[in-house]
Amino acid sequence: MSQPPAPRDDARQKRLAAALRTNLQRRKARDRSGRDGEADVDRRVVRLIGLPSDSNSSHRRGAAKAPAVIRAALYSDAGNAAAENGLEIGREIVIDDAGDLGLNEDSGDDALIAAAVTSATQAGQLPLCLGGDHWVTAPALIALAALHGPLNVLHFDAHPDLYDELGGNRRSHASPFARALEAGAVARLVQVGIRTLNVHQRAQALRFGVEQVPMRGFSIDAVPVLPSPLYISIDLDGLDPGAAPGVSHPEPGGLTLRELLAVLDRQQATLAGADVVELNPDCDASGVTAIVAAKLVRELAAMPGAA
Ligand SMILES: [Mn+2]
Repeated sequence: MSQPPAPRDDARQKRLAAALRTNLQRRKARDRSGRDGEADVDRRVVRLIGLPSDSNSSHRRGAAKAPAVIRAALYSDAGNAAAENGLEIGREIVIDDAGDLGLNEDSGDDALIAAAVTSATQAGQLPLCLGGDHWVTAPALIALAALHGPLNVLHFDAHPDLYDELGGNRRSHASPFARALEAGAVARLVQVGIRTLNVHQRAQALRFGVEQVPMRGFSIDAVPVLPSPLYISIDLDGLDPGAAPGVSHPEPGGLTLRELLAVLDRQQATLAGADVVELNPDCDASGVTAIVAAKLVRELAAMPGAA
């Protein structure tokens, strides 16, 4: 007889939930006493979920290799554990790395992604997904909206990803926001960094009431500060290829990393989830895009209200 599936994951989740409860109790005690000692560090748990998906890429393949290189950069001794606001991984930020989901590169993957972000949320953790092609955002948004209600989405990208279909694929990496909007999972969609708006996507943006802050005439102040619940999706090609060359669809004239960080810094809402997608390690000869992705993971994990 084979053993039933190991209960280790359940046990681990229970331990993490217990740790979270303990930390909340400490926080309450600290608030009462006004103490701010080492034992009273206010921790949040971020669940990293690797989504090695490539099947909905429309051109170059390679995004499925991204979660491994983002982790390597995140855990590298060459890097740093502190986010720019002073919160640190290993101190205020606990990373619960769930590893990569065993995706099958078919439509059944959507249920696996939905289950992973749901499980993280129900454990009191912030689901932070590492793509993968950008399609993965659609099932994540739809699942989280079932828990939180329609989400306010801050989306960085060169492309609006509003195609009704691309090459006959309605689960294309160019279509996640069309599907999430149709599903009623999105309250407001704000797109930052857009610089490829064609006739079809302009019509789709109008149809869905999408708010766009294009690169043409870009200003940080033009990006709204969104209310909770907030989801942040970062397609690395929203950045200029000079800052993030390792993407499948490089589009010159994009955001600087500093501009993207400044937009994040202005947000104050409670984060319900986030993703960093479309890194293509095959196009990242220097490895700098993986380092940028790892920094963005750290900054998202340190945002106010996270978990
Ligand atoms: Mn893109």
